[in-house]
Amino acid sequence: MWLCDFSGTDLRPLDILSEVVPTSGVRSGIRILQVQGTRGFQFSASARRALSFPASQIFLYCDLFPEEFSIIITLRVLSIPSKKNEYIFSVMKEESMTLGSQPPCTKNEKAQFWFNASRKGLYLCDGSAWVTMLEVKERLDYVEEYQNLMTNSETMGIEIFGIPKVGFFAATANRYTPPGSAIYKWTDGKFQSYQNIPTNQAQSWCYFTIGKKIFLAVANFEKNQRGQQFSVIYKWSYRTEKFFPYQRIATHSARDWEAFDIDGEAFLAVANHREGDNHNINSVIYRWNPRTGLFEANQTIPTSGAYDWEFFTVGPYSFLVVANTFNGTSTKIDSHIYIWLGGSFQLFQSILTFGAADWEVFRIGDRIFLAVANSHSYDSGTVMPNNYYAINSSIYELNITAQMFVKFQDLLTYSALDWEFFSVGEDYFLVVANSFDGFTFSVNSIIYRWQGYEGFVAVHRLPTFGCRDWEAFHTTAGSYLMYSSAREPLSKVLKLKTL
Ligand SMILES: [Ca+2]
Ligand SMILES: [Ca+2]
Ligand SMILES: [Ca+2]
Repeated sequence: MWLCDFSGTDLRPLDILSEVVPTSGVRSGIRILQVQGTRGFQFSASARRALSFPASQIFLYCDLFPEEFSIIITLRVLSIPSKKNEYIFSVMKEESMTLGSQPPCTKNEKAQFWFNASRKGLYLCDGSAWVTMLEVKERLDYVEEYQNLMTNSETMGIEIFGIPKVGFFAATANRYTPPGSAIYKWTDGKFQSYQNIPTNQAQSWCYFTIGKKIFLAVANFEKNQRGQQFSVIYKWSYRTEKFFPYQRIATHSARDWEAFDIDGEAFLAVANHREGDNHNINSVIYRWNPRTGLFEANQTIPTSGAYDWEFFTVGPYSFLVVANTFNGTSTKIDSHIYIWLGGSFQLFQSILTFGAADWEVFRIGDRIFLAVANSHSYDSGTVMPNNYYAINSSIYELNITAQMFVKFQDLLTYSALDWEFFSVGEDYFLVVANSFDGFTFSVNSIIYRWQGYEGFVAVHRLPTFGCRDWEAFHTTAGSYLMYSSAREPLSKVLKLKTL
């Protein structure tokens, strides 16, 4: 825990050497040395313990100073290679320690220190770059409400993306047209309205690039006013700095687009949810044709109320997993993982899911996990359960030897619609979108922390209303979570607090 606040005034000016070198004279293990015109003390490596002194002599308001910081900074002079275990201390002038934002580091700043108060780190300029001397690991202290974003209407999905040299954006998939869905630009530390795009019960946005081309595809759930049903790929215009319609693709109550590359080729998969009342229809994988500059159907895959596609790779292998929600009679159905073999996706594994709405792939170290958001448990052939919505969502782990995903953990969720994985410092987290508990849309969404052997443990509750989608993002100012509500025209940005 970090208990000290470092504004510059809390530092007591101190001649470090006078604290450790007795005024009565140089003791054994220390001698005065002159190197290239700079005079300093040379200490033998075995004497370094004798150089410690209490941190309170430097820091005015710091009772509990981290032990690892309570050492004297040593500067290794590489030009004396023959005596590798010797260090040179020199008295630091006041201006050799910089506080505040990152100063330049060139030959002129060589051997200067920079204390970065926001990252709680101490850095040394080696003549070209800042080298980390000490850094306190960041830890999550949970969240604070940062921005309430009134949206055009209820928001099904959020996509957050950055366009190089332009900025940082959030696209919301909104229910009603007009005005349709919206793109917000991060301006002065807040999302501000940037562009409206007419959509038809938009469910989600998918941002992707092909070379220098920038695209944003929307999944439209409903027909337009003329009774036509299609989803639209928009392209970024570098000239107008807006997205414009680029390609229409016929879809059937589209829920999700997933963009991915295999062997340098661009693909786009759509989750077709239903056609009329029929949920057992094809979802389609499109391949980019560089000659025509258009996506063309490449493979159809039978799905049942498809809700989400998630692409991931394991070593040289490419996978695509679909969340199947409903087959017309039951939500207790298989969702399927496909593997790319010989130029097409082939069934790899089936996993029983309960109204699956989202798959989230994530890695911890070299372990690979898949989390499913189970939204409801309904089967017309069996008796009504106590609650369709308070059910487990599960995390699966890839067992490389068995070449299959094996259940790792069950977590009780309330009509879960989305999982989002994020990390802070060296900690890993999952946040779930709990949307409905059978009685109310006012349900807590939960942040779980990875605790190794124990798996994910609930560590924080977030009051949400009809929570639909979570996204994590980072700016230079910090890390954030954003969630959308499918029940009210209000999305929220939360700032992650760290210790
Ligand atoms: Ca997806
Ligand atoms: Ca997700
Ligand atoms: Ca999400």
